[in-house]
Amino acid sequence: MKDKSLVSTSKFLSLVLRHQPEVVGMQLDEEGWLEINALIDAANQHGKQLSLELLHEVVATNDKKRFALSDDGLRIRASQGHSVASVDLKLAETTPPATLYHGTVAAFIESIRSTGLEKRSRNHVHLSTDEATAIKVGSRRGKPIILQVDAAAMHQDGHRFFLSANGVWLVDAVPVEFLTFP
Ligand code: HQG
Repeated sequence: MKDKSLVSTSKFLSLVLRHQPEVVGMQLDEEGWLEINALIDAANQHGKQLSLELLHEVVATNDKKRFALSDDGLRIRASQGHSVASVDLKLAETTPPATLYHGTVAAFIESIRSTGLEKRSRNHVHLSTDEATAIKVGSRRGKPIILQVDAAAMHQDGHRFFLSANGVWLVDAVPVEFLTFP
């Protein structure tokens, strides 16, 4: 019962903090933050039960550490995964490991072969540091196919890499020449 409300609250927070803050009548600030007290009030006014305790429990126990609190503990944001175009997480550019991975499915391969990896509806292409994580990401859509990304060569070529607070590598795009298909 408790796990169910943690999962449903995590899904609610993902929706509001990544994609559609307007469902509770709110707007993310330019770095993606919302005031926690205002969010709790707005959620409750829109029929979603939320308390400070529940929000803190979701932040602390979330399997992917999807949400982060500001240093003063007054604000919350999603660490990655946004589609709200105005959000700039202001992450520092970082040198990536030599190889990164992207989990996808067969239906997308032909298109990826022609255009490389594109960010689609989100603000970035998401890459994983290890194959096991990429397998999990791809499995959300079916039988996973893992693409290897030559991050060292991309970085060398001037592409910018950012590491989210929860360990996901974010890039603008991956041109096809940096991809290895299985
Ligand atoms: C595909 C989850 C056709 C791409 C995960 C992917 C991740 C193309 C889909 C995070 C393409 C976009 C993000 C092209 C890319 N042609 N298809 N040129 N380029 N694609 O959900 O990486 O659980 O936006 O392969 O763990 O699947 O939500 O990206 O299948 O970190 O926290 O287009 O979401 O995190 O899908 O997943 P998504 P993703 P959470």
